[in-house]
Amino acid sequence: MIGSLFVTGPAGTGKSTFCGTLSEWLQEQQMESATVNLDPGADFVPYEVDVDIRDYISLSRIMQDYSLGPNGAQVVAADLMVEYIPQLKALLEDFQDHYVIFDTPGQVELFTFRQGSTHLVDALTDSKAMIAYLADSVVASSPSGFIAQKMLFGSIFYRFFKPTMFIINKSDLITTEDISRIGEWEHDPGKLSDDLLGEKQQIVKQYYAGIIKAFADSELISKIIPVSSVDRTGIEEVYSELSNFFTGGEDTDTMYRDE
Ligand SMILES: Nc1nc2c(ncn2[C@@H]2O[C@H](COP(=O)(O)OP(=O)(O)O)[C@@H](O)[C@H]2O)c(=O)[nH]1
Ligand SMILES: [Mg+2]
Repeated sequence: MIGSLFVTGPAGTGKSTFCGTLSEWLQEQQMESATVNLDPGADFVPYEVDVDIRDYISLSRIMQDYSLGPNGAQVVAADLMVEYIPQLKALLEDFQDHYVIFDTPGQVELFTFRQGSTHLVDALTDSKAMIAYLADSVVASSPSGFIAQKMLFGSIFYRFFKPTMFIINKSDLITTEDISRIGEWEHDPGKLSDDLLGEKQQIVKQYYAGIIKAFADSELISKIIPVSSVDRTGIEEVYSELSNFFTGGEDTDTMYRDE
């Protein structure tokens, strides 16, 4: 593979749809792309899957074998994925000149916070991986919602320690003013504090101020990429991040580059 993108984010933020849109867009631009579904619990996947974990792991089978309900079975399924790395890797051999897009389980914790996931990312891609964190645009439009999304973005970045795109997904659901305000919050902690004050009472301000300062102090500042699968906003920008990182375009942000 040229490189890979692991698409993460809370349930319902549009991960699977985005995987399909990005893959389709790449193919329209005459580039090779492949999709991998790593969600063993997916009933329906809205794109043509090239490699599918469901060929190896069945949620209903796990429920039966381990006498578990659906939630427990999801956790076991997530942990079982590492057992199939050799098989998945063999299938991925067919996609040498491709960008490979990995769709991850609906619930973010099943991928991000299970023991084997960092190993899985490196083993499947020979460490040629970027992460996309998809935040919900409507939630991210309020200062406190933005902070919550940013904390999750941070925990995903620190967990995988790979270049991580901060995507505000479903950007078609918010206004251009909302989008530029989110961009300002990311780069201007003072503006985020001020706007938060308008939303939250004084009593919680100190608590949030500490978090906002921690973002600034840790230099966990990222480019915000608004994306929509409805109108295809941002898809080209996502591609340019991928191509810059994997093929060494001039604008590569080397901050997190793992050399
Ligand atoms: N308005 C809007 N809806 C979207 C977008 N992307 C996905 N959705 C919808 O959001 C819902 C959840 O999408 P899905 O891709 O299954 O989310 P996942 O759980 O993160 O994989 C579906 O109803 C999608 O049609 C988008 O860019 N804009
Ligand atoms: Mg999904």
